[in-house]
Amino acid sequence: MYHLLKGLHEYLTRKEEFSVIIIGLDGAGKTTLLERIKTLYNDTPGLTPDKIAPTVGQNTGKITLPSTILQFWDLGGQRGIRNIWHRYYDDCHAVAYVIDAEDRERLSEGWEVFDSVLSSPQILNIPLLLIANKQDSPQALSVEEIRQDYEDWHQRKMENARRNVRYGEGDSERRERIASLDVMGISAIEGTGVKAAVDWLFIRVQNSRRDPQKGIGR
Ligand SMILES: Nc1nc2c(ncn2[C@@H]2O[C@H](COP(=O)(O)OP(=O)(O)O)[C@@H](O)[C@H]2O)c(=O)[nH]1
Ligand SMILES: [Mg+2]
Repeated sequence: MYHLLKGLHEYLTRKEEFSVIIIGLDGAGKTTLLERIKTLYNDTPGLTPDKIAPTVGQNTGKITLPSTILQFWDLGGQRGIRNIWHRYYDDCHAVAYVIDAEDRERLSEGWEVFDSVLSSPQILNIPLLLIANKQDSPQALSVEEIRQDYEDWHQRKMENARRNVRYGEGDSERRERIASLDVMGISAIEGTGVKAAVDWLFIRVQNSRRDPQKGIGR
């Protein structure tokens, strides 16, 4: 009887675990975001922004929500390290792509990389959130401006491709994805918008079709 009740208790209180990868160019604020999430949700606070060094490899963090554990993987964004992101695509349940809304000079580089993420077949059916970070800065582009900038960038890219007669493949899926793309503005430094972004990820992974038992490192 004890074992039966213990088993039942474990079943009722078990938590599903989901993996979320945080990617984007170096300097976008991924690690600052991860540490902010830890501070907001865990008893032991994450690192404060002055303690964060450029990421080599990866940082991880776990938070516990009702009936759910979210495991975050902050993958480094330098050019060389970006080549390994795809290894995580098969086993993650959601992707958060962080863009530095303040750094206009690197926006198109950010879109180039974002576009290659969007065209990865493995992540076609998993939730993807575009995060416009650094909203605390007066120079930052707003969520609407960020969305527009990406659409303009994509439009230019398609026009160029058309000229080279190389367009077509996978384009309609990508276009659909862009049309329904969710963009949220946050300030990882100040913490504004971070809970709303975590809520978005929390809700989407529950509805995602990927098995929670499957996950990075499992
Ligand atoms: N103003 C502002 N700066 C930020 C914000 N988030 C990160 N930063 C700064 O951007 C730089 C890069 O942050 P980091 O988290 O290391 O970026 P990562 O390379 O994507 O992990 C650091 O100087 C951070 O303090 C933010 O929300 N607002
Ligand atoms: Mg980092």
